[in-house]
Amino acid sequence: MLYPIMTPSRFVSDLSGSWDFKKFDDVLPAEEWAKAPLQDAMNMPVPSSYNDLTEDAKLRDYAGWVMYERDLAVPKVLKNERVMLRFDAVTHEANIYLNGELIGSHKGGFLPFEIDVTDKLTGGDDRLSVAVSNIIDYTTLPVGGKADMMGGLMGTGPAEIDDNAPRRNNPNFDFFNYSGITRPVRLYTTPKEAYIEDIVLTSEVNDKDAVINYAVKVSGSGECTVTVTDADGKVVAEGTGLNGSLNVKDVQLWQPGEGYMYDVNVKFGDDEYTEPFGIRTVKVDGTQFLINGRPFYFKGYGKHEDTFPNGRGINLPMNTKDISIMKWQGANSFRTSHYPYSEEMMRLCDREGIVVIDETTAVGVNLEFGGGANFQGQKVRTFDKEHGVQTQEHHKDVIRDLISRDKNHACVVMWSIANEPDSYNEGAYDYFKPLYDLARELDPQDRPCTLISVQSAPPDKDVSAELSDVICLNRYYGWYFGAPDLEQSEQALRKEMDFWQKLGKPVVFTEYGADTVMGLHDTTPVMYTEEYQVNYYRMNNRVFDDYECVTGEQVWNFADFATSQSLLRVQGNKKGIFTRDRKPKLAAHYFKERWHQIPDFDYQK
Ligand code: BDP
Repeated sequence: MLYPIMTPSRFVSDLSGSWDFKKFDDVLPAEEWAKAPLQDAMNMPVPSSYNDLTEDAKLRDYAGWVMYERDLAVPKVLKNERVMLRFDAVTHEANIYLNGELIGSHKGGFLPFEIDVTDKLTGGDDRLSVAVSNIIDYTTLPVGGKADMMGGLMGTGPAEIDDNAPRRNNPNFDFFNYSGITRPVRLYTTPKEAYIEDIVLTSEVNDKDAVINYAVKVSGSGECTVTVTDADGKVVAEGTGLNGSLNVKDVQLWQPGEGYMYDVNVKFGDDEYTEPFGIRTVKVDGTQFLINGRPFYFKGYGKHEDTFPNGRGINLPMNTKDISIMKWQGANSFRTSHYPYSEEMMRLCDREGIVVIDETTAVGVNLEFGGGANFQGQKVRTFDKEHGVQTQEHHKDVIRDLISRDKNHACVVMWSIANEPDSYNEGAYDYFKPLYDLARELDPQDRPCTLISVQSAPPDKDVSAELSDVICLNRYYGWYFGAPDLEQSEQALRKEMDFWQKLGKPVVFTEYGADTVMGLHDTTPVMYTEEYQVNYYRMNNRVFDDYECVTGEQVWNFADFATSQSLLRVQGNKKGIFTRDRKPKLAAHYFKERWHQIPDFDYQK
């Protein structure tokens, strides 16, 4: 799917702004609400999450459907164009109405969808209504539990479920269930009869030169020409036809830290589109992760799209700030934990040379958290056909949509199929094998695939050992496991690493961290102090440096972030290396020193 841009043949109109907004509170079904303009609506900025924008806790914690509405008039000059209505992300499910008529729907809160409205717009004021549900359950990704995940973690056992209580969401994951129209809504046009639908790009590098292979998907017929220009705007290759291979002499490769981008301009009939494209190779070889043929070492973070008061609403200035902080610190990468990030962030990472592990929305596919889920007193297995999660088909859709959106990005070097799923119990292999197969079949660039393994997965039972190209570990030795005894924790971590070292695949630590409240200090390290966080990281990093198979460290988390309330969360998750407003804790300086000493390539331990 192409990102909407203006070109000589395409016009883009951003529908951001103040929309009308109302909670349903289950009073009427969406179709009824859409029939007439909203009454007594409040103003709601789009894009943003609605949760933190008022002082009403009922809106913050709301579980159910809401309605957004605005009028829409398209100028006469666009009369002869094909007009598309594009939503970049609506969390988690959307029904779209135009003048009360249902024109489209979409499930999945972090990926774009679009509707052809060419023949639906009247030319006058049209009423656009967007019904949005944030309900999470065993059929959605992320997964909603039947009871409180953290309640279970604290050892109090899952809360009683009262069928008559007002609906509430129980995230089976550890981030706030921010909701709403969180990314831009746009109208864009293309010529009506013949237009470009998609562009698929791959590359091969042969010493100093490269080949760009392209495939243009179109509707209608016409001539197709493709022109590649370098960053100075100089034409370096040209071709004709819908498919082809173009030679680029003296190629300048896309590198970590140096996001060199070519522009691939496609003209088809009267339509025109330009896709930025970085040329680089990615390959796994033994325990090495090769970028452009050289062993790369991941230094960076798991992140969140989480700021105040936007929630998960797009925050372009913060994206720029975050990348700047990463470079200040000597980091070179992050994972889009636990959902695909905005297209603007992906384009920024391309330009800035930030390496990205691109994750699906599959978090919480694990009914073992907090002692496990129960059904009438019976323990429920995650993949139990009747009572377990019912997400596999939707999971496939998410993989399709993610790869369709992000396939051309140079910054994306690996797909993460899921975060901390139940990858070790009965049914795990049958659930995950088809998902890996699908991702491998769909990715034109054949990137490595992985899943992010949870610490409770016994290494010898974890299907990721067989299915993943790279072993990605979330490990909390010295926090959830073994704290505050860092010596014992170190021994336990070394014992586990001896197992993975033998497997012969690269290992990346995709999470390790300790909650730390900014400003808490002590002369001898005590949990939650800034000193403990530094000691925790020193211990873990000492172990990583002793194992040749460890090809990366991504700390949890870049910044403090909002979560559901629970006894383990002090106004959110405090594992940030930075506070939520991006002020450094002691550990930020520790990593700055460490990472500036670790090169991006050929890290000799
Ligand atoms: C891991 C999860 C992550 C949590 C983290 C934590 O992948 O989403 O925020 O633990 O507990 O299990 O801080």
